[in-house]
Amino acid sequence: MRLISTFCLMLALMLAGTAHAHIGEKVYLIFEIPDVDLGDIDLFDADISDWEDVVGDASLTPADFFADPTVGDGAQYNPADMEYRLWLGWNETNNRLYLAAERIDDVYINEYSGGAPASVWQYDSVEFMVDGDHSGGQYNYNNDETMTDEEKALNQNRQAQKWNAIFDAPDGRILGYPGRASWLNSTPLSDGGGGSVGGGPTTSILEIYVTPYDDIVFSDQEASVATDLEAGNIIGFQIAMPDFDTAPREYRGYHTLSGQAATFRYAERFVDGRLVGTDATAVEDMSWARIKASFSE
Ligand SMILES: [Ca+2]
Ligand SMILES: [Ca+2]
Ligand SMILES: [Ca+2]
Ligand SMILES: [Ca+2]
Repeated sequence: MRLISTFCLMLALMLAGTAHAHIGEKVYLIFEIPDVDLGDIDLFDADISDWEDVVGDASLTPADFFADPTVGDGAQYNPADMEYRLWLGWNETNNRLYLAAERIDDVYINEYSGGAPASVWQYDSVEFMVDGDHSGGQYNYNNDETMTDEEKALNQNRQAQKWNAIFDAPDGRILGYPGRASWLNSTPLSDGGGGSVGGGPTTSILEIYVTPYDDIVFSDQEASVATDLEAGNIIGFQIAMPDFDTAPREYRGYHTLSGQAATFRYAERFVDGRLVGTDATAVEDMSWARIKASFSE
């Protein structure tokens, strides 16, 4: 009996230790898309059926999200207003994180004219934040008045990144992070495609990948450190689904995975994602998540 309680205590401490960097009671599993399957996914066909075939059921649905009542109209989940499914994946060989989205929206607001993909947050779009080494901490607007503009630019999204992605862009570049590393804002480190069909409602598709960085020196790619994505690693991430139905910047709703405010600034407010390798059995990982969930409740 005593042995069992010691074991439970150790397990609790261990789990508390791995979870402390982020708020949240759940570990989301992110499954690897093996090299052989990546070839079956076309990111540029505005069609989500390849994700259904290769990855399976959606990784995330509105049931996983918190509809923030304090943003704009604070619209709660209503499939007639905004319905969505999201798929996540990663690949060890190319060190990328993948995200795909299918979204049905009664009014599609997109006045993006191209050239500044990090500015698409003000239109119907997807926000994907990643803290590759799960460090937490402030990653944006971490400036003070004594800093030069150069130092401020260096700080923006340096140890975690917030990506903005839009479903349609006139110049074909649908995603960007709001930092000055142009090499990160381009292929082969980030790219993807999208598209939308219909009006009232509009069905929109997004298929993107990003490369997470633990340390970005925007002026020096060689000195920058990409996250080494490995099976078993815990990353921090956050996804937000903003909905605009009247005009740009006029939020109808804002659904977020972590439910925390100001995740554009604080990475410790992200959720935890565990990278599951192709050789790990899903059953083992599911039990691990359940054990952890039972300790947090
Ligand atoms: Ca596709
Ligand atoms: Ca809507
Ligand atoms: Ca970090
Ligand atoms: Ca909308």
